[in-house]
Amino acid sequence: MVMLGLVQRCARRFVSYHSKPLSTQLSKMKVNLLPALEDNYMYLLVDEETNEAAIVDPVEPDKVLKAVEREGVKLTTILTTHHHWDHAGGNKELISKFGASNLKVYGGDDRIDGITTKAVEGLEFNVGSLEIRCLFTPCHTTGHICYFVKNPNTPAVFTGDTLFVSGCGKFFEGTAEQMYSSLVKKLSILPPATQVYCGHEYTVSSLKFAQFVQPNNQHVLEKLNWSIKQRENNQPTIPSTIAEEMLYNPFMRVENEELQKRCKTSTPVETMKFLRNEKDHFKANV
Ligand code: GBP
Ligand code: ZN
Repeated sequence: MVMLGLVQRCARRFVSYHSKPLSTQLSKMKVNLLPALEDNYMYLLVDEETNEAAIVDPVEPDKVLKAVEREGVKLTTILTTHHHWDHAGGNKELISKFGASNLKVYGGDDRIDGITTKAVEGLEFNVGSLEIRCLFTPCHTTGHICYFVKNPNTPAVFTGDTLFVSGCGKFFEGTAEQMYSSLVKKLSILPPATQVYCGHEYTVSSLKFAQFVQPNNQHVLEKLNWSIKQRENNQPTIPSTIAEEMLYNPFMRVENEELQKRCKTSTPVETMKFLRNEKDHFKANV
């Protein structure tokens, strides 16, 4: 009986086997941070599996072109976070340089030049093998979109002027309710390890405000000291992560009781409104 079992197993090994070996390349991405204007950032997002690339907010097309050549990638996509000139102002020139038929242009606002696909909440598409999901985050502007890259190893989100490191955008076209929904209901629930790539280098001044409203928060102090050093060496303070933002960003922490008490408010939306108004009048001395 035992002998028969052994024979059967050996026989099976010859006719068929378990599975072919397979190595799965998890999608790999690279983010090139490209400083622009005074304090803006553009980002060249590269899918290292296909060499396809997307550019986020290409306000300075010449710098984008140089980065594309240096990296040896194929630019196929423009991701526009919002219509302000310091984010969308380079679309026209970049499109004319690459040819309209060679670029897909995403944006959530009709005031953005060159849109080929209107970005709406939940819209998903690929840049090479990278899967991107659009998050509709109105308030700074009515058509603001954040772009979430679902990369399983290192997810990333491009937040434009909605979420900054330790801050958020001014409420030019929206309400505290909308910013609460964007920051807390949509962005804070992304995987904690998600890297945050925002539209401006405002980190030091944002952290000075964060320290003013959260004087006992050690995470603020640590991040501020680190950010000052980074800036002294002309190094960026980007990216942070969603998990980090939850520790020090007062606008992400409007549900925190101690912060609400400090603002003499009792709801997250009231706290958001109070903090934004206070920040609008805050002098950070930087
Ligand atoms: C600072 O914090 O260091 N330089 C200052 C703030 C985004 S850019 C300058 C400022 O107001 N920046 C805007 C903002 O939202 N800041 C957040 C904050 O201060 O907490 N922009 O360039 C701004 O969106 C713009 C362009 C605005 C076109 C309106 C039009 Br129309
Ligand atoms: Zn803006």
